[in-house]
Amino acid sequence: MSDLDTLVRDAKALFESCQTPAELENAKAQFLGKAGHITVLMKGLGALSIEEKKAQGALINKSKVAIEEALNAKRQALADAELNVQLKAEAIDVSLPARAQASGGLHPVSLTLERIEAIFGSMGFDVAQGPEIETDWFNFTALNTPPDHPARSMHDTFYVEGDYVLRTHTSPMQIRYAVEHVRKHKAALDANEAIPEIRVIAPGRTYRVDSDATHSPMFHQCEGLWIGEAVSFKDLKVVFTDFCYSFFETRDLELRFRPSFFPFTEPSAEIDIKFSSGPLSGRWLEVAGSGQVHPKVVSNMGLDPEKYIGFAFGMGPDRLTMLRYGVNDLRLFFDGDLRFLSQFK
Ligand code: 2NL
Repeated sequence: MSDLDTLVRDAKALFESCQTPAELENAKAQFLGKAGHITVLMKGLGALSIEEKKAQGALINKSKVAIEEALNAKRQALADAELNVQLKAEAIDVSLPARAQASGGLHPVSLTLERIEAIFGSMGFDVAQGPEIETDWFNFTALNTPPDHPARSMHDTFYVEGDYVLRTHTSPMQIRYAVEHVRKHKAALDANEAIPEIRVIAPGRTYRVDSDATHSPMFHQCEGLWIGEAVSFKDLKVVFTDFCYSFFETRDLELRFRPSFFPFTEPSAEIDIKFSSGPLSGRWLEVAGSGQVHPKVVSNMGLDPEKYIGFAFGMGPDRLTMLRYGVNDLRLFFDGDLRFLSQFK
C-alpha cells in the first residue's frame, strides 16, 4: 500500500472516530489545513521535474478528493445524528388528550342583576348606575330621613371622611337621575308643558354595618322608580307582579302588599310572595319594600308634588338569588370559592 493510500485510510479512520462537529473540524486540519499532510505534500511538488510533478500531483489530488469526500460524508452523518436527537426531544404525542380550556362565567348575583335589568328594561325602565360613596344629602336628607333617624348612626352606616357615606341603598342614584331628568326638561316644566315620565331602576352595591349568615356589610340592592302625572299603586302592583312572574319563571305564586313604613314613601308596603308549588311553596317570603313616593321626596327631585306622583320599590338581588337557586348562606356569594361559584356557569 502506498503512503498516500495509508494517509487516506488514516484520515477516514480518524474522521470516523469523531463524535462532534468540532472534533471533526480539528481532525480535518491535520490533513487539509495549512500545515496538514496533503498541503505539505503539495508544497513538496515544487522540487520535482515537470513529468514527476504531473504524475505525483495527480495522485496527491486524488487522495485529497477522497479525504474531502470522507470529511463531507462524516459532516453529513454528524448533522443528521444531531437533527435526530433534536426531533426526538421535541416530538409531540398527538394521541395525548387536549388540555382543558377553562371558561369563566358570571357570578350568580350578576346573573340575577342581568335578569332584573332585562325584565324591567322590557317594561320601559332605564338603568341608572352611579357613585357608591354618597353625600349625606343624596343618601339621607333628600329621601326625607330625619336627622335623628337610627339609620344615620355610625352603628348602621359606614362613614367616609367629611360629609360622605358608603351608600346604604341605591335610592340616592334615583334622586340623581330624577334631578337630571328635571334639568333636561326644565324649559317644558317652566312652560307648564308635559314632560316624559321618570321610569328607572338603580342596581348596584350598597353598604351597611351588618354581618351574619343573612347579612353582609356589602350587599346588592335594586330600586325602581316610576313618576308621572297619574302613576298609582295599581301600576306598582301590575309592574311588580309581572316582574315576579318573569323572574321566577312561574305564575304559580301570589303577591301580598303588607302595610309598612319607610321615611321616603307614604303609604308604604312590604311585598311578600308565596309559591303554590316547588320547594318554597306555602310560606310567605318577603321580597321587597315599596310605596308611593313621599311628597317631600318628589319636591326634592325638583318636581311639584301636587302634580307629580309615583311609586318606588327596593329589593335585594342577593336574597332573590338565594330564593331562585336555593342557596341558604349569603356568605357563599362573597367567599370566592370556585367550587360554589362554578356551579352557576
Ligand atoms: C327595602 C325598602 C324601599 C324605596 C325603597 C325609594 C326611592 C326613591 C323614593 C322613594 Cl328615589 N322610595 N325607594 C321605597 C320603598 C322601599 O326599599 O326594604 N329594600 C330592600
